[in-house]
Amino acid sequence: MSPAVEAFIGLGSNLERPVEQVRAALLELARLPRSRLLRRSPLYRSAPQGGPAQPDFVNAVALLETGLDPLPLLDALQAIEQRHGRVRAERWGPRTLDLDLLLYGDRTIDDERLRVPHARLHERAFVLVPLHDIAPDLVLPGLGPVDLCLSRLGDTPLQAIDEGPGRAGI
Ligand code: ROI
Repeated sequence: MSPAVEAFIGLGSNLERPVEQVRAALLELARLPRSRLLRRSPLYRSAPQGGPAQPDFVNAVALLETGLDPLPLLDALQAIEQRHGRVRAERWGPRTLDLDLLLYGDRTIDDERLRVPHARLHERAFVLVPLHDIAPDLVLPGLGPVDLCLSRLGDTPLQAIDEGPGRAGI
């Protein structure tokens, strides 16, 4: 069994009650085998960044302590997406739930199924803002400190839509 690693997961939804989709997905992350949800960011609403015209997104980032290896973790994330009715139609198109494995400890992974750190992590306010909320001192492998990446983005028009974790930590 692999020792536990801290993995950051990006959550996003812009279809079928996105706030509920993201909240339910946080509960499902907390229940993954050999894993513990250590922290989660507030939920944020923002206009789509890139891609075709589509509804606004709700995003968050979660920190999971996990004994799952990267590919089994990816499988588990994709199984959650499937349960949320994710249909992989248009690239960058709207979705009920998107779960991205952003970081896996300090590892860099370049597999045909999985690239870690996530390829566009450092360009995306909807990822960097919530990531910075829960890990302000984080250094992104190959990319540098998260606060520096965030300051390079300039304008980050995200609207916080909740206060962060409640009593149950979710
Ligand atoms: N834009 C925002 N704001 N949030 C997302 O989760 C998101 N996901 C995407 C694209 C369409 C690139 N833009 C996004 O896949």
